[in-house]
Amino acid sequence: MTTPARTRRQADPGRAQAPPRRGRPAGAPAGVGAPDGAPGAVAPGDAAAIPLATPATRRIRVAVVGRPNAGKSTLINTLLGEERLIAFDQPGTTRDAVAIDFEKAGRPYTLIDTAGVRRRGKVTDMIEKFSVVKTLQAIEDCNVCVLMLDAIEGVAEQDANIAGYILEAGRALVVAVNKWDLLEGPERERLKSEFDRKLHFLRFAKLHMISAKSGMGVGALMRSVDEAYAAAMRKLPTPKLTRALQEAVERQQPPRRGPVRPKLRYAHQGGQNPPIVVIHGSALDNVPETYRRYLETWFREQFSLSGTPLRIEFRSGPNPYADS
Ligand SMILES: Nc1nc2c(ncn2[C@@H]2O[C@H](COP(=O)(O)OP(=O)(O)OP(=O)(O)O)[C@@H](O)[C@H]2O)c(=O)[nH]1
Ligand SMILES: [Mg+2]
Repeated sequence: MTTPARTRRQADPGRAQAPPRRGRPAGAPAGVGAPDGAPGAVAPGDAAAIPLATPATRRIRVAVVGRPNAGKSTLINTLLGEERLIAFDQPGTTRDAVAIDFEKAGRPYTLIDTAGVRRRGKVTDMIEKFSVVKTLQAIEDCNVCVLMLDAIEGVAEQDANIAGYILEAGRALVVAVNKWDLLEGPERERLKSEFDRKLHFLRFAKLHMISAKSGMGVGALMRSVDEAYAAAMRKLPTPKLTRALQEAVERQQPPRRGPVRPKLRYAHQGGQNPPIVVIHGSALDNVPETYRRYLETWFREQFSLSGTPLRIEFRSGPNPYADS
């Protein structure tokens, strides 16, 4: 496994740390956000250079994303307790990403309303293309995404596309299934299992059935936003990470590959939002994907990292214990 070269954009005042730059999913527009190696970029894995945030004082950037007409603007209006954004029963009502500062129980947030993302073939005119770019940019620039699905429409291809983009960007995620008020009991049960099945790749994220219009479930949704943010920003001290790594290896060793068995020696945190665990050792190129997933699950459990993607990176280097 290779470790992709990566630079990190320097924080703007509203962010403790900008997201790492990753490959863009096929079909997504280029040119969103600052280029790699932008002024102020710091070396990857340089933990000392990452300004550590204090979650209680930070303004949490929450982007609400989803298909046209899912109820994104309605949710933000409900949170604000007033009709500040235009919500209208016509797909494509919101054309640009709009950021609004908001405070709840003494906690400051910036809510970002975005334009609904249509099916790829249906994005026709320039204004629509512009609004998709703005939505993708809002995902890159937030701490937590609320992916809003429309209970009446079910899960569609572009929901999975947006989810894939959120994962690529490494953003924390909460899923909201909206318009729950329009469904009867049996229909609700059927849909719950459909969402569980189709969104299994988002297992790390909490799912909430809500009514943005009436406010049902919105409080619980925001609590999950807070939790996802806390997980995304969690500090993982090197000694604890290394102990957790050693315990994981004691429980299950990485498999040999021919005569070589990878040696996983110690771990440190390479970034936040998403948390990155950098594992040092030797022959780490031979660690199979299944073992990487085992470690991911293990670290998730050990550090209560629900609601955020978690990245594991391997760095083989000279054996620091060679002479001891
Ligand atoms: N019954 C019901 N209707 C809702 C709910 N949330 C939103 N709606 C309605 O759905 C329609 C679309 O809502 P918007 O908030 O404009 O949707 P949007 O996701 O912002 O749409 P775009 O800006 O076009 O992407 C409006 O007619 C809302 O009143 C809900 O929880 N229940
Ligand atoms: Mg809208």
